[in-house]
Amino acid sequence: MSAQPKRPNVPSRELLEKLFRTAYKIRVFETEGIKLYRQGLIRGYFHPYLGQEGIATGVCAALQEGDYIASTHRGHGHCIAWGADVKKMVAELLQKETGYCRGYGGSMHIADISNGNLGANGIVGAGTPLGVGAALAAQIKGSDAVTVTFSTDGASNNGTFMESLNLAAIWNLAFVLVIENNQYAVSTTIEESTREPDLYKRGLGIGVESHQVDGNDPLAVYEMTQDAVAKCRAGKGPILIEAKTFRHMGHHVNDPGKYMPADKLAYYKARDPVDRARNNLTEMSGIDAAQIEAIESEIRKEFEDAVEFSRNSREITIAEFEAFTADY
Ligand SMILES: Cc1ncc(C[n+]2csc(CCOP(=O)(O)OP(=O)(O)O)c2C)c(N)n1
Ligand SMILES: [Mg+2]
Repeated sequence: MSAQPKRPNVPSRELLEKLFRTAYKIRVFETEGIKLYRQGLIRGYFHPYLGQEGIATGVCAALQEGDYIASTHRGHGHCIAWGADVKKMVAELLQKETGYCRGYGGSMHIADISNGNLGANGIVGAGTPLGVGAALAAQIKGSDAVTVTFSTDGASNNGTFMESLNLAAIWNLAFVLVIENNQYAVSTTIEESTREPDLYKRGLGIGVESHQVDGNDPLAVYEMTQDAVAKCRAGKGPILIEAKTFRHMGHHVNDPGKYMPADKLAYYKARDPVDRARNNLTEMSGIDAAQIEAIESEIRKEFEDAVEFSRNSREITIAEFEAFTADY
């Protein structure tokens, strides 16, 4: 592992505010989304991104229009950080025809392909070959687009993980593979699934520049991704980034997560990525408490408006859903 890139300058107020806004928006979306789930308004699974907000926030802030992302089953945060419309996201979760996939996809399938979001994915590890495909297409077209696949510790033991990364390497693709190592695949610990829990080392064996970063530090994630993206645009991809983190609760909303050691949970909660983004903004830009409160209430209002919009949208019928899925 090479050392984390040095902080070149004091980050701008604009960047710090962007990081905080994104991290906080994800926090609100997940916290309030769980309440909607508890009210029985959301069907199927809901995998909260609580505790992992620093990763999507930092990574997406380093990308630009024309780039691509591919996501996971825990994908709300990636979508929000990419700039998704919260109204269309909530509507999708509530099976409404105004949602991103007209209500047919739900939490694990939100996609916005024309805007470069190749989608969440219910199949663990499936985003990696998709991302490599997008990066190959960009290379063939001569575009300078970079593709980021958000992957997971669980996916790192899928066959497609090494196959995809190796192809990206031999073709020098502009591809960044971000492993969100939250140290669990459902209730299986990282130590139970591999002898080498530092997952960035997987890339080193096949000649891929690979790094590890504190996934709970949005600014560090941003800086590392910015460096990786610049190298990719200069033809020096792919790059692997392992972002270490921990979820704040069980695997999905109905998993109490009793297997998660209390001391480890407390350790990570004390390093909460949203608090860190907020502290960075106050400490480095001098913004005051009233301005922070104004940002927070604006974001909470955006979510409330999205719920209102979704409640007023039409829910797709079971007959429509059956007709849609009959083709598959
Ligand atoms: C190919 C495949 N195998 C198994 C599953 C069932 N499954 C859903 S989530 C999950 C584990 C997820 O752990 P990880 O990949 O680390 O992601 P995290 O939930 O920690 O974000 C499994 C095994 C699946 N969806 N896809
Ligand atoms: Mg995991």
